[in-house]
Amino acid sequence: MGVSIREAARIAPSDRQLAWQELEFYAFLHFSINTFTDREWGLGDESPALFAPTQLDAGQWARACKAAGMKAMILTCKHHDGFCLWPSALTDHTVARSPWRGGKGDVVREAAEACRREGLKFGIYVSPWDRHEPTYGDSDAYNAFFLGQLRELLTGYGDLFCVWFDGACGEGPNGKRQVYDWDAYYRLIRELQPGAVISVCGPDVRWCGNEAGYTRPSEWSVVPATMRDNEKIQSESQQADDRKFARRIGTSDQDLGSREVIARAESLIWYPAEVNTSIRPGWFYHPSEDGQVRSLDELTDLYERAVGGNAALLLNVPPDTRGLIHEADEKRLRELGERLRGTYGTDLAAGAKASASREKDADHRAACAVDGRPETFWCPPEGEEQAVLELELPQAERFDRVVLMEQIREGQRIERFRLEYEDVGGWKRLCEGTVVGYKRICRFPEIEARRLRLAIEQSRWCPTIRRFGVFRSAR
Ligand code: FUL
Repeated sequence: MGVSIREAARIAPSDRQLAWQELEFYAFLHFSINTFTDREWGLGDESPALFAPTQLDAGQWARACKAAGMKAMILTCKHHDGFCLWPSALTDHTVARSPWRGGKGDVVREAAEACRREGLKFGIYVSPWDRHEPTYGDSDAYNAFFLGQLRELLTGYGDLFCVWFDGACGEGPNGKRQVYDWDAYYRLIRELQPGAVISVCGPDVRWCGNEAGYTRPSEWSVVPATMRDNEKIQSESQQADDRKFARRIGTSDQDLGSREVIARAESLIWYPAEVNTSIRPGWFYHPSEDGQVRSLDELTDLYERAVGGNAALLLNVPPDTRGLIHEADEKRLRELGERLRGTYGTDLAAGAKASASREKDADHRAACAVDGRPETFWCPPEGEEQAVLELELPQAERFDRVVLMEQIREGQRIERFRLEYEDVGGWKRLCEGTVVGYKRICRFPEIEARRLRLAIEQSRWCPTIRRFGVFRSAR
């Protein structure tokens, strides 16, 4: 029982997880019948005739997301009400029965093509819970239907970077009991879209455990393998045996991967976090929320905590009844992109002199942490779990952000670090933390300094640093 810390340090991401992590920040687009009925969860009996966007322009969605610095979009192709944004041949509860584009339209196609034009990746949200489909609850029949729908989406729209399954199922105590055949869903996705991550109710990307945008201070990517099943169990909660559930780690627990958790785990997996939240209170567009678009400061904070906290940020921006991202949200996305580019566009550590307590070899010099190349990294020799990396900037600079990145291809190793800067009186503490992982953004009140150093105080194995960047917030 229990896994050694050295074994934990050897667990590494798959290629698809690595490619996904580099995206950092991408959009969720909740758009469907609910947009027109002003609801969050549809009942499944809505008429497709209600779906009537007047100016749908997926190009505007993609441009707005790109302006914010996002790298991809995930569209709700089917939400819980079962209405399909593509003309599925397996049901008539689709856009083909709507007045939009004379019943000839396909929102999934327009969104996928807009993404390709703008250089964004495209992903799909498909709700397994379906309140319209008559076979739902007749497990085998519905699983066959759902696999058919998945096949349409996985084969008709080019490369997908993500298939996003949520865990919601609100059937209630007397509702239909559908047992989802997750393994068959996953097999089909692996066969038809091997590069796509399967998120949340899936093996590749873990839900952060809330929808408010909260990121844990220590968001570990290596967690007990039982984490992977939590979402599935929640979605079938009526069927879940309470005792079995209680033994598992809850998705909202604070500590998912510390040494204590690892010591108790039977086996571990690479299962990195995604923070998903909306730019407005609801997931779908509601005109009453036009005045409640999150502020620029709030969004910046959310971004820095999530992307800078070893998680990806999935920010929902719901198109309105015109089929456009509302002006208020569009403006905020533009402002956010400007602020992020203004802050993180200029690395004050470019050209800095880097030195380290020790270097493993000529390929892992301290200079690798400031060379701007994603594949190179600094690493002390094996057996050194504590190490120091020091920077001397070309000149004294004012700054309030430091970005640290581990080379996660090698696993997640750093457990505790301290950042210091040289002041007139000597070295002073700037901040400290636990997880670095893919990316840690350290935030502190602006200072002026030329020399700073990272003291890695505890690691699972000799630590790696792919990037040590220094930035000043744009205001
Ligand atoms: C949840 C759903 O019930 C919400 O409507 C929304 O789609 C959210 C992202 O996932 O499980």
